[in-house]
Amino acid sequence: MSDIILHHYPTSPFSEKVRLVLGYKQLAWKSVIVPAIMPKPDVQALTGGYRKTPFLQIGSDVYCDSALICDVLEHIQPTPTLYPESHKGLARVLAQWADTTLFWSAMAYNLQPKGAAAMFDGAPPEAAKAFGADRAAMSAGMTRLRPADATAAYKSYLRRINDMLDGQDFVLGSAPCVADFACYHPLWFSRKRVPVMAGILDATPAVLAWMDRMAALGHGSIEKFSATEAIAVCSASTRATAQNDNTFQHEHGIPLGSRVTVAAETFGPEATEGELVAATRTRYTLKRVDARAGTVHVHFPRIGYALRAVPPV
Ligand SMILES: N[C@@H](CCC(=O)N[C@@H](CS)C(=O)NCC(=O)O)C(=O)O
Repeated sequence: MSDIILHHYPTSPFSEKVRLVLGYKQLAWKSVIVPAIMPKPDVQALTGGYRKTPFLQIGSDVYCDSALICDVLEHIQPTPTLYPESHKGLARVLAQWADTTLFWSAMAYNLQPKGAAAMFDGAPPEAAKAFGADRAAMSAGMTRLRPADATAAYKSYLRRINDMLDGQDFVLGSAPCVADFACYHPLWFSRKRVPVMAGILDATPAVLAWMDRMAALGHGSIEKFSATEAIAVCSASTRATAQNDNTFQHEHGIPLGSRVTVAAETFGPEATEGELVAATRTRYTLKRVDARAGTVHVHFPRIGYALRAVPPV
């Protein structure tokens, strides 16, 4: 198998989720640091439009979204598992809640004026302005939680996680599962990226102790890599990563071979366009050709993403 390449940046919570999964599974990986805001020409050479962070590259296969990345890493390294047999459904549902509801409450709390000021302390004012404008464009059409509402919700969610940790080391038992990684990353942002906001965690000591256990999993074995090298790996790669499920699931009336776009349902509307070459129960695969990256297979989970046919011209 080709090397695992993670495209990410240090302050990205969803990247921290994946970095810790790589650590838990003790995997070796190549690290490409991507920009936190647009423009992202090297990212989009590989993804064909998707601009969110992180994404995973294996040869000429590009996997978007941390939920799909968890599935791919589980396939590559099944032990220790992210999806314990006894809690398979629950673990995924809890992870999905954490990646959406918990994440947005935590971030609205984290990035209220005091947190945002601390995050950009020492940076030129243009940096904060550019970041704000970039994220405002990404969140067009989304309901923004007000800080007071977000704070109350975040406190309740922390108490619920604290309750889950009563008598056990991880949220669903004695070992971490996908839900632990998903619950952890928004809290990590409070604690590590905006420590000025981290006091909210003090009321839930079991959460703090669990966060220490999560952090101790580490990030695996990391080698620095450049975007140029990653694009070269892609263009030199003769596919294909084995797919464990090629069954076509017809939901949209769009046959394989059609030109399609896939875009996130919320936050970051940039779409990827290509030929639909697979649509399994859980994911889409688009084949596209890029001037620099060559033929790329870009994969998305179905959940959270909208598939549309491109009307013929
Ligand atoms: N559902 C996505 C969410 C990814 C996401 O929102 N990532 C944030 C950073 S943590 C992002 O993309 N921010 C804008 C950017 O990095 O360009 C996933 O699970 O990967």
